Amino acid sequence: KKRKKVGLTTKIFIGLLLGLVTGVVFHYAVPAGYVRDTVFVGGIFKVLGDGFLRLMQMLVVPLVFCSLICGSSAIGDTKSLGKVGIKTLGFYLVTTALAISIALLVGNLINPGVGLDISQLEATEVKTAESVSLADTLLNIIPKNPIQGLAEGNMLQIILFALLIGIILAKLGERAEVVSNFFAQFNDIMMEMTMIVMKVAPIGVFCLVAKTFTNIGFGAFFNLIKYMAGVMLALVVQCLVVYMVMLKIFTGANPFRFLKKFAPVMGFAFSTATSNATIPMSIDTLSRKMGVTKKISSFTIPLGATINMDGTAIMQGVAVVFAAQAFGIPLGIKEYAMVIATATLASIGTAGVPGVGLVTLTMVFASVGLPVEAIGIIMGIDRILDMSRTAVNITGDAVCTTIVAHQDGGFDREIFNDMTIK
Ligand code: DAS
Repeated sequence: KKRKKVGLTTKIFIGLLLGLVTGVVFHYAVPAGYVRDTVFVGGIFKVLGDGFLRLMQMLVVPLVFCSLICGSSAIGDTKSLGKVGIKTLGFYLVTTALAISIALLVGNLINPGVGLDISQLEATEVKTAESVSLADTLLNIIPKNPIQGLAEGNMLQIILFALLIGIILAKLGERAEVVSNFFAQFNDIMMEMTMIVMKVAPIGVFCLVAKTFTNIGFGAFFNLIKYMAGVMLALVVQCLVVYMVMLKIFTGANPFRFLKKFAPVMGFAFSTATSNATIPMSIDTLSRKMGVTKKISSFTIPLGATINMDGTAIMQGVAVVFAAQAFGIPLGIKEYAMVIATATLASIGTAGVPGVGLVTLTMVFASVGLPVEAIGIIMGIDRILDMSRTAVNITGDAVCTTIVAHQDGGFDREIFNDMTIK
């Protein structure tokens, strides 16, 4: 009998649990010393755990650069869908900014990082956000030398440069066909590389979690639970309140009917933690069961999977509050504005594959001077949140698509209200 292949998600859960148990046993039962601290924490766990973290960081620049060129050339391509394109973009950006604001609010209500003093965990220099004037911040988005921007991983410069390339590629059409194909193929390479890196996630997660809990024992546990609760709460508010109110206001459609018909797509996104893999199912369900025309969804759903990731932005908002509180770094209004801008831009550049939200989180942290070490703490439990936030990502895309289709006369209520269609 063919043994059922254990899925990556299950393996990551196992890595997480084993890492937790190992860390706690080491912390309470193994005396500090050469074996525990040099061989394991400073040796095996560090090399494999931080190695996995570096593999994820290795993906950021090429993945964001290519997926954004592809995403923006898709937008540039649609002069014919100009009105729809601009409206879709508008809804996507508004829902993402709303999502982050909810996340920052929930983060400051739950205070997940308070009382978790992880500065003693890693003797890391805590980079405080160097105070840059708003004018310089805006100017810094324009790269004097885009290659240097890419080399330094200056994400806002990379995003601007990629957006310009994509829109010009669309304008040039087949004159730049070779370059367009190059970036499309390189984007495929980067997505494939992300999937490959995610394959070693179980080992990476085991080591990161084991290292963390060896050092801090259960101390961190409750903070992580609060962090997860904060992210889940913000995701639920975004999905069941923000999206459903928007749907009701802009289309008058019954939100419960929408959720009932769209639930299987949300379940698929949850199990795969991949917006991209959900695109075909989302377009088919929207058209066959919900009466949303494919003329629009075939553009807005893939675009949304690339540039609209509200769930991801929510995780990033709560993670920023968690890390700032844990490292005792005060965040003012300017820093929060920076986080909203960077996370919104980051969600534009993040392709819908597993774990990329964590990958671009390093750039959101860098934008406000938060140490990337804090990501190691939350990485262990990120898969559970990745699945949940991916389900929210694709629901946001579908709600905005339904609204835009409705305004463009492409939303058939007969089909939407017919509950017999399976
Ligand atoms: N898993 C990503 C997606 O497919 C989201 C993320 O990693 O944050 O949408």
